[in-house]
Amino acid sequence: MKIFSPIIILVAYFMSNGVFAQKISDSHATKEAILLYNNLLKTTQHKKYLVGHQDDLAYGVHWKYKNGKSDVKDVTGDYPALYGWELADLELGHDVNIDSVPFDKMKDYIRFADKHRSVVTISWHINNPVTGKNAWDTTAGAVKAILPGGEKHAIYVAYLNKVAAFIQDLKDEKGELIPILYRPFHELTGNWFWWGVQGCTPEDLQAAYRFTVDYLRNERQLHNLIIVYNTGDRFTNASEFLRGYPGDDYVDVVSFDTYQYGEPSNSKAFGENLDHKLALLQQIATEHNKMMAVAEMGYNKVPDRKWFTQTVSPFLAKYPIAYTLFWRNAGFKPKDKEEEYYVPYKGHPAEENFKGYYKLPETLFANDWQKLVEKD
Ligand code: BMA
Repeated sequence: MKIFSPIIILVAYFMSNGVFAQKISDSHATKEAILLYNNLLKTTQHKKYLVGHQDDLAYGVHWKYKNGKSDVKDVTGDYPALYGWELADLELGHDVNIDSVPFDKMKDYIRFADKHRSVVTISWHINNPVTGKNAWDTTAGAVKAILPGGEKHAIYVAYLNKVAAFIQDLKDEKGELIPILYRPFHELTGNWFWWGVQGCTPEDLQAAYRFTVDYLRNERQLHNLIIVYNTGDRFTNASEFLRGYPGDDYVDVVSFDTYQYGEPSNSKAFGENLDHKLALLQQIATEHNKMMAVAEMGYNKVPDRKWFTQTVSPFLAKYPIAYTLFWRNAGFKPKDKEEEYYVPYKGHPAEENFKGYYKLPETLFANDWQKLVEKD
């Protein structure tokens, strides 16, 4: 038996010297982006993950724009470690986003988060550049049309310039760009957005993805972005998941979004699907040397009062995810005549359960995450 194969020695040497270590994909990434990337990586190695909430500081189920307020904080006593924000309608020059969040306030919330060493992620439900309707207008051909040479390319570039200017304005007190987890063309294996499976070929989507990241990095010099590749939760194998994958040089985190619907009796099946999809995601992440995350999740109105500790937490704890993000506590939506929220508010039947979730050793909210990064 050969014990010291030269190949094994070589591999061990390279590994110990970081040659195969996971690295941020942008070779010109800012110091701040590299630090965040490494801290996220370390978190996964400690088998912990950040807990995030969309629009957390802007509004909750029974309130809007109250300084310092947060449904997560009301229940747990602590802010989330990660904040999600949405850019839809910025590209149209509007002052408020699709969910009525003023972009100026959003910038302040992002600066607040960064000052407290919390993390920020951005999604963008881009308006359909062909029809001028919103992201859910699934008219085919829009992805092809935004590619260089396509008839809507100039419009798309103008959209990207608005987003780039917004990001460019997100600076910390030292004047450095705040690192952002950016999730282009999210849920791309679904059929509900114009960049979904019904609307484009995988090749066109990959080209649009690469164009977007290259443009922001190279033309707009935004080297503060950590790129999160993201799908829905119905993929059954790696090739379905990788439908729009632009290549390892463009991506830092692989992720999917997942929601439970219907009766609490569906919780078991939801948990099983989560487990199965996380196992597949882990294989893909390992193969591509990327981090993994659940970029959006939730069960609207949390009708299962043990959902966080019983349905979700056992599976999230089983895999090395960097973070999860619960979707927004919109409250009552007059347009849809229904309530939408994913984190229990004070007085909600699942409040105690969310407190229990908060106390788990692996869930990092703002204070735990701060302690973890400050050890560096
Ligand atoms: C959806 C819902 C919508 C919202 C959109 C973009 O999932 O929450 O109400 O407009 O996200 O944030």
